[in-house]
Amino acid sequence: MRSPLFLSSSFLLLTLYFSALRVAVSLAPKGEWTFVQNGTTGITGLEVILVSPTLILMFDRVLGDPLQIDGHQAWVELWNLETNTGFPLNAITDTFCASGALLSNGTMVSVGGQASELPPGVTVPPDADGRMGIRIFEPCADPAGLNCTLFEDPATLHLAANRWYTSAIRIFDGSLMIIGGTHEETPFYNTDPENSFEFFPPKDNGQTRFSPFLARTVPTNLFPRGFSLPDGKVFIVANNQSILYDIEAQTETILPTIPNGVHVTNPMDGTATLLPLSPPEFIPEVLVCGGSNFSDATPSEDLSSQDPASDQCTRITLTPEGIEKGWIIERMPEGRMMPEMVLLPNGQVLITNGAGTGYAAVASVGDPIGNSNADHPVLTPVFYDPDASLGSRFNREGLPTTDIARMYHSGVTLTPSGAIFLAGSNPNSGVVENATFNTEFRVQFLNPPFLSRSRPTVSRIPEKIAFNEPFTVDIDIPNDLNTDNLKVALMDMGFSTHAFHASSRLVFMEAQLTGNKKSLTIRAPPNNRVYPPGPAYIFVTVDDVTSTGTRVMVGSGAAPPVQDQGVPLPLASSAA
Ligand SMILES: [Cu+2]
Repeated sequence: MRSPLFLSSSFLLLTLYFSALRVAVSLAPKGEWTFVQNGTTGITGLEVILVSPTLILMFDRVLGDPLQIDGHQAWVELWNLETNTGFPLNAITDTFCASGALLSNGTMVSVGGQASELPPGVTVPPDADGRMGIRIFEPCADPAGLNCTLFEDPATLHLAANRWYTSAIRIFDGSLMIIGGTHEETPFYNTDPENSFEFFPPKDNGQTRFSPFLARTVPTNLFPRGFSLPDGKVFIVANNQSILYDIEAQTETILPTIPNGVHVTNPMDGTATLLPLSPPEFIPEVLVCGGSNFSDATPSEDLSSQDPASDQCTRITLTPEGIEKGWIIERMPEGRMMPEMVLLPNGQVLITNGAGTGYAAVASVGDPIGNSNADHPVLTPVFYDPDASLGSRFNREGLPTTDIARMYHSGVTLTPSGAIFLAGSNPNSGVVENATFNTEFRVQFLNPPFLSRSRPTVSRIPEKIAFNEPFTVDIDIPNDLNTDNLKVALMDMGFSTHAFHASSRLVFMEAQLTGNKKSLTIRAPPNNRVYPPGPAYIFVTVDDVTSTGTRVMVGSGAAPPVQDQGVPLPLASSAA
């Protein structure tokens, strides 16, 4: 029979065991995130994409930004993360409300834009119509970007259709799928839609593909939110509807409608992300947050900048069972119009930016604030933990509040340091300085707590990684971190514009530490559908402390179209 002494000593042992566990976990302090303002842009950072480990490319419009090039106003700016200064690049066509993405060879392609209405006194090259615009930024070796240029030849290189407010995503063959766009007749709803897809480099002999889905989702279907899924299909959500699109079979499969009449695309911008994909099955889940549950049959002048934004998030698992269950509803701590979601290397999602009331677009509701259709900027970000249980996924642990509104025409991206870059915000038709919501030039970083402590360092990462192949890197892990909790993320930072982070992606990779914890063997994603071939950053997170991100090329690094060398996962045949 056990004595009370035995019981109490085993209890003591158990307590010690759990204390030790607790110590091992808590040694890595969660800590405080901080907003730090550093530098100012010369254009509004309304489109933001990381194009090298040290360079961010931003696009705006021909509207009188202060940055100058060749004796006229610039609307493209390259930002050096090492000096926190920017300088202009020359473009021919107007990149206002365009999209873009990186191709499989690392080339950045910007697509679409507007037909400029040039303000008096602004001198630019004569053909500034960017609606069919294609602009090419080749990777350039200089970390400071001094010899980098943007290539454009509108007469010979252009889209098949006019596309303003279009989206572009990289797909399994490393090319871009370009989705929908244009709202030329009204400044708010899409009354002149381009209900089609096209590709770059072109498929279908350069013809567009009609999309019944885009036709069904007017007038609230600008900047459709599309994601390349691990079976090669594309998920798209626009307005309050969603589909799976099979690029190869050219078929659309209708998925459940977003509940409660919530509209999630421009001009009623919610945002959406593909949640991190994990081995071995890489089951895709999509999270959609914010937007508006006011009717999109209401004329814009009868809508108000004070209409509360939706606090609804909905999540769907894109398997037959998940689709059968439909969208699962969750609630953010507050409503958000024009939020953005940033995937973090530890698998969390940061929801930032946006407004508590109103809409996107410029000066079109009955009571705009200056030119802003939105009001009550939401100044505190929030985390979404995809792995927590339903009802406890949102938290604000350690997150600060900013005093800079980031609403319409703002951009945000994760950087290789692990800090988040934030720029822009401009609801005005030009540069305005004395409004409630000014044209915003201040750059901010949201710095994670691990920036100020010793972090895991990873070295000897190969420049290129081949699908499904293992590779080994050196790693140095600070002693106070619990290596039982180690994650390796392969990330595309995406292209940020209009509350959407197109092509943003996080694929976790299987990883094995050696006995001495000095090297790490990692297995690359199984194929080009799980991670569309192209540039990526590898981050290693140990005990919630993340290394800096190292750029790699996933796949051959060849220009698209590449031969589809991937083996579709079983999911391919099981999609609804
Ligand atoms: Cu816009």
